[in-house]
Parts: sequence; structure tokens; C-alpha cells
Amino acid sequence: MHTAAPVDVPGVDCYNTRNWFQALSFFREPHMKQFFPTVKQIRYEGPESDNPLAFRHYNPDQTIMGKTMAEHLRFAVCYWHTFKGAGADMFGAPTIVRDYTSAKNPLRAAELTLRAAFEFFTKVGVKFWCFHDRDIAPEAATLAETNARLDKIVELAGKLQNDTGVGLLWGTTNAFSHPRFMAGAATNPSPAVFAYAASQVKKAMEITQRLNGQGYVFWGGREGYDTLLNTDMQRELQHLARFFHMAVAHKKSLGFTGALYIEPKPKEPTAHQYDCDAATTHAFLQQHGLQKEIKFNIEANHATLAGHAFHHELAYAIAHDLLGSVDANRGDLLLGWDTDQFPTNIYETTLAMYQIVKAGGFTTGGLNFDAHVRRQSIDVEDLFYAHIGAMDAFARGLKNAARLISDGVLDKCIARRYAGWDNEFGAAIERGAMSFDKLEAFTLEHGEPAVQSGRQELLENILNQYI
Ligand code: XUL
Ligand code: CO
Repeated sequence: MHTAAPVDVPGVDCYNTRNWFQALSFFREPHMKQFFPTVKQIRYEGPESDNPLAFRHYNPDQTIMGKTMAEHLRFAVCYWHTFKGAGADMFGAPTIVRDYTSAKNPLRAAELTLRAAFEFFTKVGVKFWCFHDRDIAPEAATLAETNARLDKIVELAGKLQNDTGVGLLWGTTNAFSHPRFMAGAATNPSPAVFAYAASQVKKAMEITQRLNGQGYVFWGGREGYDTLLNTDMQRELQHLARFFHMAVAHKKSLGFTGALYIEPKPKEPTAHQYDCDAATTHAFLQQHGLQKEIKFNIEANHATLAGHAFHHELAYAIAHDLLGSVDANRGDLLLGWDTDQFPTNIYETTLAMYQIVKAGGFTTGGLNFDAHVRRQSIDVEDLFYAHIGAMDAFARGLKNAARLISDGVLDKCIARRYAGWDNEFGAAIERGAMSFDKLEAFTLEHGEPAVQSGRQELLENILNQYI
């Protein structure tokens, strides 16, 4: 097993022997200033650069359609995968060891991890981060002690935010890992667990506000069921709605001005999760009068698990004014589970940015890399390569989308396809001035309607010219 941060020159030879002597002295000096000494500030060097630790496409200050790339993309690093992930999977022990997590005292380890995280955010050049309460401070024996730990670490986080200029995109609660939540949090059969989850969300909303968070996410980790044989679905859905109403009320009582988002996902770890996809969650919000209070955090890998394209979920959310933020990652269709890989597919990033930019772009939200390096990617440099690749992939997506939008090619084809609705007859149907009787009379008079080609292959060819 690998036991130390690598000290060889990154990107030159992935397989050369580590300098163990240097690595051990690294352990002996836990107060050393840099946690990632082998990596300097990542900079834009242009498409011709052969430096693996540079951007080829993400040029934060470059203006595109009136905004800089940094303003469009609003990248965030997620704390849970990038700083707490250790490469474990269902079949194997952790493979990744980081010096900053190795302190025996859990609060000391939490502090070092936070300091390492802010060095990473700064070096990779993101403006935002995201966390779960339990990522940044470990749980103690009682809720009161856990909250005291959180307060301590949040104080340091506030200082590091001020020092670096990195802000909080959103905070959230981990109400799914602890055994008390095995049957859910807000949908738990026990009201005492419901109360525990509420107490946790209350605190997490408060620290998010303290850190000037621009949003707060609800991902329904175990808000679903494994079997209907033991589940009162109707009651659980009522409880979930009650929980969200209480969260909205708490947000208002705090005067927290950030946005609330639900992050839909169809399954995993439960067999069925209630916030299944954007459309199902939209229906739930409407049913319970919450549609003005909560928007969506759309995750690419959750979209594909739900049997949708990433850009479908974005388009659905945008069509109903529900897009808040994005968890930018990808799955592996060959595996079919939530692999949370870094986004690298330019076709997908182009279609996603096409939807987002056309809709006017992010306000409170951004692109959070809810992604982790693979189990074999054990070097700290791998964390940098992963983020650089993902940021470049979205930068290319943004540039492609901007050209597609300003050339208007797809818009023109769509406008032509629906042109019938702009004439007097179509417009009358749209404004509700027609009945089945009138439509039957029209059809009898005009006979067989003219049909037109959907031109899918042509449009796919045009799209490829922009990629
Ligand atoms: C799980 C997932 C979460 C949320 C935050 O699939 O995406 O990490 O993003 O709880
Ligand atoms: Co996510």
C-alpha cells in the first residue's frame, strides 16, 4: 500500500520509485507550509502547451459573450471526494493515503485537511468549494459536542475563505452515512430520527450562512425505500414535504439569502429514491406548494442513472425555472452505477453549456465537481490532473456553446420546425381559442397535413462541426 505523498516530478514518469526518505521527512513535519509542494499554481498556457499541470482551454479572464470564463463556469471543488475519499470500494480497502488526514487527533486531522483543501482550491484556481457538515468535522459522542467541533472548524474555514478569496458555493448535511439513518432521515419510520436529521440540517444551514454560502443542497441519500413490504410510501412522502417546509421556515427565520436546491437521484443507496429525477421532484414540489422555494442541483451521473441525458435534466429544469446549480461529473455506462467520474466528454459539456448559457447562466449556482479520482489514482497530482481535465472540458464546452448560440444554427432549425405555430391557426390553438370541433372542421377542410424531415443527422453533423 502506498503510504506517502509522491515527491517525484509529476507528469514525467508515473511509475518511477518514490523518494521515501523525503516522503518520511514530510510526515515528520506536519506543520510544513505546503501540502502539495510538487504542484505550483495552475495557469492557462494555451492548446499547444505540453505541461500536464496547465490549462489548455480554461482561461479564467477570457471574455465570452460578455462574461469571463470564470464568471460563466463558477467551478467548485467538492470536499467529500477530493479530500475525504480514500479509494475504497465495495470489494476493497482504501488505496489512497494523504499525509493531512493522518493525525491521530481527529480535530487536528480535520484542521490539516481544511488547510490542504484551501491550498488545493487556490492552486487549481477555483472560486468555490462545497461540503457536507460531516466532511469538515468528525461526529462526536453527542450532537452538542459535534456542533461545537463544527463551530471550531467553521471559524478556521471562514478565515481561510477570507485569506484566499475562495467562497462557499453550497453547504449540505450528511444524513445518510451514520447507522441511525439506515432507514432514511426525513422519511425515517422513527420521528426521533426525523428530529435528529432536522437538528443536523438546522446547524448545517446556519454554518452555511455563516460562511456566506450561496446555496444549500438537499440530496435525499436514503429518502426512499429498499422494499415496499415494510414502507408506508404515502406517509413518508408527507413527512418529506413537512421536512422541507420546516427547512424553508428556518431559512426565512435565519434571513439566509442563499438558494435551496434538491439534488434528484433515482436510486443508490436505496432501491428507489423519492427525488427520482427533475420531473418527479417538480411534481412533488408543486403538490406541496414548494415550487417557489426550492430549485434543483442537477447531477450528470444521477441523470444517466435515471435513464436521461444530462442535458435533458438541465433542459427540464430550465423549462420550469428550476435550475439552480450543477454537480458536474459523469458515469460509466458499462458499469451503470454512480461512478462519479470527472467530466471529460466534450460532446456532453457542449450540450450542457448550451442549455445553461442559453438560459442566462448561473446566478447562485455553479459547476461543482462531485467526482472522485479512480481507486488506482493514488498520487496527489492525480487530483490536479482530474480537475484540470474537467475544467478544460467545460471551458471547451462553453466555447463551443457560445459559437452555437451566436451562430443560431440550432435555433433557426427549431424555429423553422415549429413555424406552423406562429401563423394564425397555430397561434389560435396555443391561446386556447380552438376546440376539438373546430380542429375537426379544419382537418376535414384541409385534408392530409404536410410533413417535414426532422433532419436529425444533418443537425448532428452541424453540431460536430462546433466540437
Ligand atoms: C451522491 C451525491 C451527493 C450530493 C451531496 O450521489 O451526489 O454527494 O451531491 O450530498
Ligand atoms: Co452530487
